[in-house]
Amino acid sequence: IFSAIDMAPRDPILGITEAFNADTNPAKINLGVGVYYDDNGKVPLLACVRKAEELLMEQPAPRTYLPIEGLAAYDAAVQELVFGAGSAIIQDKRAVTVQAIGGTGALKIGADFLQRFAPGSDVYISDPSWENHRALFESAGFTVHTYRYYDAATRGVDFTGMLADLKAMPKGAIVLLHACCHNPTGADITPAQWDDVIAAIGAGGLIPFLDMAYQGFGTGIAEDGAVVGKFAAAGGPLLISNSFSKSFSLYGERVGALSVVGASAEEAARLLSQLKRVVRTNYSNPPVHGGKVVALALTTPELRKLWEDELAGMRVRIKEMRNTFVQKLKEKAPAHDFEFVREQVGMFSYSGLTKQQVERLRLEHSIYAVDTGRICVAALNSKNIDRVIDAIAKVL
Ligand code: PLP
Ligand code: TYF
Repeated sequence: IFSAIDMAPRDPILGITEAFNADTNPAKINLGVGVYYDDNGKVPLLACVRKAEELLMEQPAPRTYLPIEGLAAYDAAVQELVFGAGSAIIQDKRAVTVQAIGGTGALKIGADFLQRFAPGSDVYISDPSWENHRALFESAGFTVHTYRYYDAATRGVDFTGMLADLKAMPKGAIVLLHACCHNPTGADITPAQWDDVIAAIGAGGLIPFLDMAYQGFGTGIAEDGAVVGKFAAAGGPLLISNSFSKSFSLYGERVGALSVVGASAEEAARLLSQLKRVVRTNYSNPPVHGGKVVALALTTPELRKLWEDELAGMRVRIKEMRNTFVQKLKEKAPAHDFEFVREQVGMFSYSGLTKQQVERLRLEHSIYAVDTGRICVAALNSKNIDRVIDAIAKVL
């Protein structure tokens, strides 16, 4: 029965890490995967996480099952973070939140939920988008289309095209939007442009699904999350997936959440009952540890302050790396303009490097990037940047 099964394609990004791991060059550099590394090239264990774990260890608890929707304190803390403390949506109990297995798990629960209640809808993702968006919604049974987003000529967002595509979508279509720090391009739209997007979605009767995997990596926690409040205030259905993989450096603990906004508290209660059904038939209930750590860190003032400072530290270091990258390339490759890298936000940069140049970086310099030219700026540091710049200058 299994003999006719084909080999499945590799994940294009995680496949780079496999190739990187197999490279024996000690000077190899991985700019492929979206992971934040500190200036020593290490994935940080945040002090707020360590302290939260110490507090948890003081009173070791048995590992019972969590409720299907996850830890109540965690879900409440996520709502405050995502919608903003004191949000009317929270006070009116119009939002429901379920703890999820990372941002990916949140997207999958959302996709399965929508497949049940909006089965014939078309799904639209940005062109380009995180590779897994298409795969997740297709595997949930949807047909996935793209809307115009990145304009290689201006190295920014083709906002005219994006808005025109939004206006042309059929009523009831599901629109996946990156709330901040667009992956893979690093190009975000402005607050005023978000207003136009929200108006178009409302007028077209579309279902917005915000994916927020990088809250705090753009301008700040509240600033990056503000778009969620704007959508919520506009009314209408809304789904938000969020992840703490990057913002708490808790990748392997798989901590995320899905929030859904309904028209009333009564509707929200029905939504929650159906989300629980989706969770139950996928994995029954989420894991305990990561949710406890994040809930404690978000709700204990001392730990919260520590987290906000540590997240700001990551954000600032990435910005510094963008500036250094641009400055050094200006010296080494004066014929090429990389100013746009300063304007991009979040962990990624669409660098403009071609597939051939990326290949040469890999084969001749053991420097790994995504074929599309995406590099993870958060993988650059004061020790590896000169080697990266020299190599890029050579392949340009
Ligand atoms: N959405 C986007 C845009 C991402 O870049 C990621 C990255 O991993 C995710 C979702 C998934 O988050 P997680 O790693 O928590 O599953
Ligand atoms: O885009 C990235 O690099 C991150 C990490 O299947 C990632 O979002 C990449 C691919 C994948 C899961 C996570």
